[in-house]
Amino acid sequence: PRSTAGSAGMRKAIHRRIIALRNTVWYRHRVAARLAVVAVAVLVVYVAAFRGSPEPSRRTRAQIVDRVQRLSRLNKAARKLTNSLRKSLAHAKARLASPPSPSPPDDVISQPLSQQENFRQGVLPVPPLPLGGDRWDGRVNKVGGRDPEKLEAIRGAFRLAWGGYSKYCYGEDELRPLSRTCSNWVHMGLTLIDSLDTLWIMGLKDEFHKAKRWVANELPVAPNEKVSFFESTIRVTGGLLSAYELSGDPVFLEKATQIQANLDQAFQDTEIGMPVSEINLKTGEGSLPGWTGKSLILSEIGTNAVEMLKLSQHTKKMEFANYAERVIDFLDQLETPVKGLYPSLISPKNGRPTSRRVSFGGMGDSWYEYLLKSWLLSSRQVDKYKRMYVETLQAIKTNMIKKSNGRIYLPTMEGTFTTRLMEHLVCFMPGLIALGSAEGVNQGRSAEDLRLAEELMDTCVEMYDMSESKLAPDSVRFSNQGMVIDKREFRLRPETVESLFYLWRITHKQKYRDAAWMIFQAMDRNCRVAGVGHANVKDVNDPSQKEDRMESFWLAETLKYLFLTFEDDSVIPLNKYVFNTEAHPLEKIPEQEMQVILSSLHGA
Ligand code: DMJ
Repeated sequence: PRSTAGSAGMRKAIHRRIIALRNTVWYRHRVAARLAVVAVAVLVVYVAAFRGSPEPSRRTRAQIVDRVQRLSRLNKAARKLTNSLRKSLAHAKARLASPPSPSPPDDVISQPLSQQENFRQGVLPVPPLPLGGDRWDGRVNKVGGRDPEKLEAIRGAFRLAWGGYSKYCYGEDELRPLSRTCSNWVHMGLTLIDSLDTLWIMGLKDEFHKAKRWVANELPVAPNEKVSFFESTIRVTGGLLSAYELSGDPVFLEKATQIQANLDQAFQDTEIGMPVSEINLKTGEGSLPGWTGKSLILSEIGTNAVEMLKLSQHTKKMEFANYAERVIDFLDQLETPVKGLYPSLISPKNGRPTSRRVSFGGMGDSWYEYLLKSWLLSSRQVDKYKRMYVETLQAIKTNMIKKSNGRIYLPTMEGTFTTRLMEHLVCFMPGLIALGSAEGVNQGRSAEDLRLAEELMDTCVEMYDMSESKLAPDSVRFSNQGMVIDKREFRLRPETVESLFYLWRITHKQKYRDAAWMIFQAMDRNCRVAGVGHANVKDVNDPSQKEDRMESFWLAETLKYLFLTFEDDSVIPLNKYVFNTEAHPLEKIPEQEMQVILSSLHGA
């Protein structure tokens, strides 16, 4: 029989053993080490209790009592240890699943903004809403008016790019401005279709009518090629629908309907009924991208409600709206760690998230955008869209907005941890939040939302101001030194000028027009390829290095939003139109027509 001193010695030995184990393997194999420690602890308890036990017949009463007491003490200690290890294990698992962000620099708020600067409790002074209240009727203060000089300069840049495209690549997808060659990836005259409504808005009617003839006679509606379901929907269907509404010519609607019907074959190819990434418009063969591990991408499956609702309104064919509703319902019922924030990647087989990344940039952005825009397009008829948008807005405020050197930003999240990266793509958010605030989507909180939008807008403008060329890098990182360049290239993207357009229309603060003008000049100065168009810049601090690419959104979005910023508010007024994610303006659906769609969807 062992003495009490022996038992204490043994407990110490167990303790020493555990510490030693922790120190040797802890940081290399955290999860395995914790499991091993639990197993060893349990084993030791039982060995201690039974090893070398004398025959019961030879035990004295005192020895038996002592043994039972020791056993119960050891059991208790083991239980305590197991519990604490179980907790650590759960914690370690969570950390392994989402890599920790680097330790926060001193000046960066690592708590959610709502805990630091509580918008809800009105700790911060909020500016009065210039438009007078929660329900915006689209009327605005007429303090701006049009600025003919700036409009002419922007139209000049558009004419240059359209001229180069027309001369070298008419009817093909994109112009490569440095080599003056063409590239095709959607195989449907992408730049031409994407530019139709800009031609109309800028008053280039001859060019518009020539392009219309190409659409009527030459646009292929079922090319034997794999094309992106998402890009074709937002650029081709969206562009054709907008051209239809602006000009009233039915040929655009006819082509949009045929193309989207072919694209919608993408819904047949996954077990869960969500659209695949790429679809051959002739054969209907679909595929998923290898780089996502064959997962579905949130923004790719979730950005079609605006175009689909429009098609159903105009054609009375409800299958379009049905597809959109299917996607929204699927994502609405998805279980996510934070309500309103959705995973970027989803399994096409079982519909479960395959990534814990949450982003308002690549892979996420336009899904969130369409929640608000579908609600507006439906003339506020679908509460679900509004509810989901407000959930997202609340989740951003509580979980995602960070502050660095006095500037707020909206980084990517990995699991429950936020990174310090923000993409240029995210810069559509100030405009979206401002639009929602002007429309009173978040009842009683319009003023705090507008303030959030304006602060984030400042950050996006600063992304341009920080570089030598005054062009924004494709992404930035927030560090001790403040904002620093992450991805150096400028890709003619629209998001910041898109937001400036909304902020200008909603607040009429001159600083938004000034920023838009500064950015336009930087774009035209640094990206211009004489006599041909504009090209991406490889390094915003050395704009002489260019990339041989001019994406269609340069003409569809960037130059259109810049132009409208200096136009009168009555040109594409925001009370009448909703812009799809490729800047194609589409009229809000009148209440009665929306009711027809809804009753068909819900079988009423
Ligand atoms: C555009 O094609 C669309 O705005 C899309 O939603 C994401 N961004 C690109 C341009 O940057």
